[in-house]
Amino acid sequence: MAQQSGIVTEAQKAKLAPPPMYQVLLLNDDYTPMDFVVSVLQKIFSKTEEEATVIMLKVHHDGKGVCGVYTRDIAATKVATVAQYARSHQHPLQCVMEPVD
Ligand code: TYC
Repeated sequence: MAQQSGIVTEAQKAKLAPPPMYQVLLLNDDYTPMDFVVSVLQKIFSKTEEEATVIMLKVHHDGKGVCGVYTRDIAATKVATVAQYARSHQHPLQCVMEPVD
């Protein structure tokens, strides 16, 4: 077998390669209440209240902050879930994903 001989085939490399990962970020705005952002981080990103507060304050001060790192489909679902939840509460909160280098 190629693995035992030390030769790794292209097919094996494709199987072993980790999937590309994406950061999901929240962006600051002047209108979304701080406690709503904390609730988003708890409900959608499974953060504790303390973790969520640290991330929310980072976004508030720096303009953006990482909520988590996921495979592409999971990241896209998080972004869509945040958009739907924020809009359903009439908040302008923005959430984006970007590839991890
Ligand atoms: N800047 C907002 C305020 O002062 C709070 C906020 C934090 C909004 C993080 C969005 O992603 C955000 N109410």
